[in-house]
Amino acid sequence: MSHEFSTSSLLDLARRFPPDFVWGVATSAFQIEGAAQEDGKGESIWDRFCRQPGAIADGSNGDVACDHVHRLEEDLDLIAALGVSAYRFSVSWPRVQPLGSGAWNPKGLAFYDRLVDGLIQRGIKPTMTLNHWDLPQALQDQGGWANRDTVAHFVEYALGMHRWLGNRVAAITTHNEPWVIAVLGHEQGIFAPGLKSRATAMQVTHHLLLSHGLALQALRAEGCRADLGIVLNLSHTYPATDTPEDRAQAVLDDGCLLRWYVDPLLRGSYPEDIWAHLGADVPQVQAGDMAAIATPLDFLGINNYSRHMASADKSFDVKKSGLPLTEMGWEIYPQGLSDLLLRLHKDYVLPPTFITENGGAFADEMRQGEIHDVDRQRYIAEHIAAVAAALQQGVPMAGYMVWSLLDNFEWASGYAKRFGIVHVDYSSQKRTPKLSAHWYRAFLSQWRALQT
Ligand code: IFM
Repeated sequence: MSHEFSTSSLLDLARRFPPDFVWGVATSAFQIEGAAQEDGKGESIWDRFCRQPGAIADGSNGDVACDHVHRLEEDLDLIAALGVSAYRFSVSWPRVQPLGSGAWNPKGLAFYDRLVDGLIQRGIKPTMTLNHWDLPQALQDQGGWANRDTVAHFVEYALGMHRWLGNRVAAITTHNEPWVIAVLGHEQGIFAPGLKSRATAMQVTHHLLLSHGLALQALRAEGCRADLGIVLNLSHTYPATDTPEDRAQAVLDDGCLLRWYVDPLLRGSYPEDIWAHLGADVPQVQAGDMAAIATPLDFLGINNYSRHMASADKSFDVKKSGLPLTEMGWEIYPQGLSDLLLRLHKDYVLPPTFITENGGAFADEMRQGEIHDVDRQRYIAEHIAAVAAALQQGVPMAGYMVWSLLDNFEWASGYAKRFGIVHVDYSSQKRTPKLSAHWYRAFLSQWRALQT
């Protein structure tokens, strides 16, 4: 495959980013690690959920995944070869603390030691997420995130990871995508732990946000020098038509998807209209909770994949909009990312903001040992340009990370949906960088050349 990309177009894009901009690539523990029952790891809610008949589209699980635990050095070399400055990974809580409280697992901790040291040796900043969904099952057995006790367990876990890794990590993210954990996991029941109650989901949201704020306070009190933040999945909401009904729906959807999370974190209160909308399903909030949730952030991470279309018409089908779709059925609309960032900048005082995930699932075809994923390459380039547009209009953008380094376990979709810029052959575990990986490396090398 020819990996020659137009230098002038790479340079045009690269020139739009400042020298301290952070470029990265992201993964999460459950989606890549495997080694699910090895070296003292405890069971997570996703290990359990995958065993539920029908829960995962292809009947798969995370037992082996990308076998990353056994292929750490090879994967670290792959990351380094891209030329990124940061790698975003998550810690499997039950690997390091099998029951979610009490005893720690030295072998599990040793794995993250090797991971972090391996990154530092290669000149890559480790950015660590504490909770990318794989809660220890033992905590779920006591009510999980719906139980306020889990908040204290999470703070202990955060402190334990900080003491273990010291100040070797550049950034610590408390939670990845609280909306997904709360709503998909506890209201819609399509993600672990598979519950179906809106009231539970809203209590879970509150406990996630509270544990985030309390963890930040505890980490800072311990002298943590890493930047501290949280990652939200956010999309810009557009009314499907200009009717008053669709416009009202857009305000409601935006409230449930974005303001319900961003307002408490950046303004210290839940939005009143959504609180009223939830009726009896509002969470129990104790004195001091909101101030803790609004503990100042060093950074905000945003995971963005598409726009959100709001329609009062229940039969509205976003897939018929005419826009190209990824394999997930998500519309490709890069302007949605710049619209989102500009709106956040207008309505809130943003801390330094990172795109912590962006990418697409496409039907990659291996031809003569190579994958020409032009759709993904274009998707990434256009979204990077959208970040540049926001940056130029004053949004405090600090970094961008591709989701994902590797094809991996895409939760309820199993292994059929591939997001990687590096292909994984699950029968041999062979890794093959796709065209998109070669493009990203070429782009980063042009950007770096500009800095010298
Ligand atoms: O794979 C997920 C990731 O774990 C969280 N954000 C969205 C990605 C794609 O669905």
